[in-house]
Amino acid sequence: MSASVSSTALSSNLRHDWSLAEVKALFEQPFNDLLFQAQTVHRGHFNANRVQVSTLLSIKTGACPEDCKYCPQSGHYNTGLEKEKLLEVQKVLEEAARAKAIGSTRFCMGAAWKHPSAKDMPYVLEMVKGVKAMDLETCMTLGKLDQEQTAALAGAGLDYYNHNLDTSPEFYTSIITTRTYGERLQTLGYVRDAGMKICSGGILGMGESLDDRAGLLIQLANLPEHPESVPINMLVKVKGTPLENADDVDPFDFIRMLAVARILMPQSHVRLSAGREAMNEQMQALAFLAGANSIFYGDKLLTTANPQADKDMQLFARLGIKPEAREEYADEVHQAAIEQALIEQRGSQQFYNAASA
Ligand code: SAM
Ligand code: DTB
Ligand code: SF4
Repeated sequence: MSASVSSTALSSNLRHDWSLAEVKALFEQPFNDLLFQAQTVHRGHFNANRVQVSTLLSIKTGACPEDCKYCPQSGHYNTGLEKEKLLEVQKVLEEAARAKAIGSTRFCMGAAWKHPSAKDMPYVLEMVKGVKAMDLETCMTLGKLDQEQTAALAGAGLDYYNHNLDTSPEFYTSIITTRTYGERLQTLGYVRDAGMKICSGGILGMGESLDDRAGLLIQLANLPEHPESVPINMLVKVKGTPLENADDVDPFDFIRMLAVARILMPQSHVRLSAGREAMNEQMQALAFLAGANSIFYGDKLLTTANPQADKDMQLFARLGIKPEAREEYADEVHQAAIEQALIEQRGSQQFYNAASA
């Protein structure tokens, strides 16, 4: 695809019929050709120097009945994680205020459940309404939903529902046995039918093959509508989980995954998700070049560490990236955060001035 293809041509070109051979051919291109193609598609649909920032909060931690082999919160494994009951609504709203203050535009609340229970739903709905009233976008990830729960969440004003397919249908059964791929697709269908936006992606580094990586992206891209948000996680290896000693992902292969996601789903936000603590700045810069345009922002994911917010702002400043603003107010907050980060960076001995090197 050439750099001169117009954005109108690209938007009318959304595809939902990708084959394994086609997607593997994208992966197998020389790295520079793949990145050029992904960046070209990216520029046809987005401002290439804007990245959306979301903050995560675990609203109910640990003791999950599911057996996802990657997950520190599964009750099947002993990871030493301290279990918590559902947080109080007030506490969640305080955390949302903190996220807004550091410049986040979306607040994502996650619960270690197989599915929400009837007794928890009223609290969850209060959380959605409260966060929404703070002028933040709302996102939840609560496991499997039924149609009634989905309608209630949509009615409360939930913008996004996160439910990952995680990997290809073929590899999935080696990772999770307590929930089927079909159930995941059903939940995504309910979310779409209720008019909410879908956030769905997966994880690299679980021992999957190239076919599995391509297979996951095909599942997502061949949905009737592309998920608006596609989180690509690099496995965070947590001691006590069955995948604690999994082999590292080749950083370039991770970047390839982001690039192919960008090409297949040109209008979606592709999120450079979990695993950034183990990535250097150069790798993250390549991720943005490949078309990733969203991150989790704030020093914690759900239970594991994420880069400090000021470090991210410093990186953005060095790359000339600005956080995607939801509204003017958010822009001012971001600007203040960037300026503060720059002041701190100037005082830091670690600052590497490429221009004078
Ligand atoms: N329990 C709900 C569910 O699974 O649908 C919501 C929370 S769950 C922690 C959300 C997603 O986090 C999982 O689908 C998985 O993709 C990701 N995740 C969990 N543990 C991870 C890890 N150690 N490394 C990378 N991603 C992880
Ligand atoms: C997603 O794809 N990644 C996020 C979010 N959606 C819910 C979760 C990452 C969790 C990483 C491990 C942890 O912090 O517990
Ligand atoms: Fe439970 Fe979600 Fe972790 Fe699976 S990924 S064990 S469903 S919290």
